[in-house]
Amino acid sequence: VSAVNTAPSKGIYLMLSAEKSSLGDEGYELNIEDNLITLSALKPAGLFRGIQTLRQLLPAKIEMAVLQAGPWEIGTGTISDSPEYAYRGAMLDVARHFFGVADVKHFIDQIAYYKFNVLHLGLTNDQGWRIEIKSWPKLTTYGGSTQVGGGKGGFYTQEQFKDIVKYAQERYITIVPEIDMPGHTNAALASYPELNCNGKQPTLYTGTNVGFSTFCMNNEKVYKFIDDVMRELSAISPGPYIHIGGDESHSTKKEDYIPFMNRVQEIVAAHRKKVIGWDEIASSTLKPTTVAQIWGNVKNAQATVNQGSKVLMSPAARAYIDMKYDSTTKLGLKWAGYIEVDKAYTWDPATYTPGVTRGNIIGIETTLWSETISTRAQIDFLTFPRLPGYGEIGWSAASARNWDTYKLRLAKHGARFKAMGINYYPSKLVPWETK
Ligand code: TNX
Repeated sequence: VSAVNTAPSKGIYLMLSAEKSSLGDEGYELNIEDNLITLSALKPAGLFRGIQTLRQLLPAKIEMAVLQAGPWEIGTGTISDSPEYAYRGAMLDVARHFFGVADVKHFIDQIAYYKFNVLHLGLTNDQGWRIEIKSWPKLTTYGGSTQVGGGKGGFYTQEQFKDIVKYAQERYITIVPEIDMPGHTNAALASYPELNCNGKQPTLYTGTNVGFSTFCMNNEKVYKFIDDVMRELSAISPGPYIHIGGDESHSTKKEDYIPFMNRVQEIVAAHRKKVIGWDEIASSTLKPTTVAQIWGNVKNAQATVNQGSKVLMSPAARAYIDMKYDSTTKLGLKWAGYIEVDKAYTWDPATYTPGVTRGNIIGIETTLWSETISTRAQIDFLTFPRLPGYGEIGWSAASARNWDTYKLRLAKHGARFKAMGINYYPSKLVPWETK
């Protein structure tokens, strides 16, 4: 790569241009001629997204880890491209099973290839607390020491977390860290029993039930705890959002839940971050900047938009990639139904929920909960080939999407998955081309 003052006559030329303002922060224009490829964008993020398109236009063997011989042929033409939604996310649950820094970076590379711009990390849950909080050290030394099934668990030091953040930033991906509360908090309660109303220390939990733990709502120490966690987390999270969970708090009284969520929104705001929460938070008074992540409840979605707040679309029946593909899939859950590759693709966020329209939606997010997966190959299997479809739902206009043509384009990515060593599910619905 070298810097130039004028356009070269051959090669691949990357150009930032203020004239491209209509393309927005992530849009790009790709002009491929016989001798010269010109990629132009308003912002570096746009160049990065355009490079992913260029990679996908080149032969699949470009993705192999070992140097390959050319010819590196590519069709000529012009592409002018920009995203439909500003938020295009993937969520990885590192609490139920812990995934180390290398696995997270690998996942970041995979989502970057399909132009995602958010990685939401589920950092805490009943089974484990995965992010170092220096003022409450037992959260990780004790609360992070196990995982589903009773294995070793683990956590990120703040330095490691910063390294993940930087790696993501280099790919124009923002990390959204989630601290789930007031339920899904057994690991915190086991580490600091004073956060529990009865003050008793629960044992560490390695099963997969939900809804049995809650912070004590009327204890000021809980709010001090949350403030400390948000202070330390904000300091290492440059992105605009912190996710506060709020889902499945079945052990919290509703009359406690609402004021709790109101107060936690204020705590997060005091650290100059905006809140995302699972759709249950719609029962509280939402700040205009608070986003509800809709995982299925239509009433919660409507309550959010009626309050003037925005939603992030993650309907479990379509967007949960921890769901099995069909009855023969060994990994995954099925409470939201089976999600074959076509079902994952053939929905439109803007029309999916009655009463919620395009203008209410910041974007979409696919979620990978990790109750049943603990290895990179298992992440791959549930993620591919569904991930590119969510990338396209987030990026392309609904009018430009169609399963019959998409499946042919996806089929060609079989060879790319192979070149990248991805352990994908070879769905029978897709006419795979693996050469
Ligand atoms: C529901 S969706 C959960 C998670 C589980 C997931 C499994 C949501 C906000 N909560 O606690 O891991 O189902 O699919």
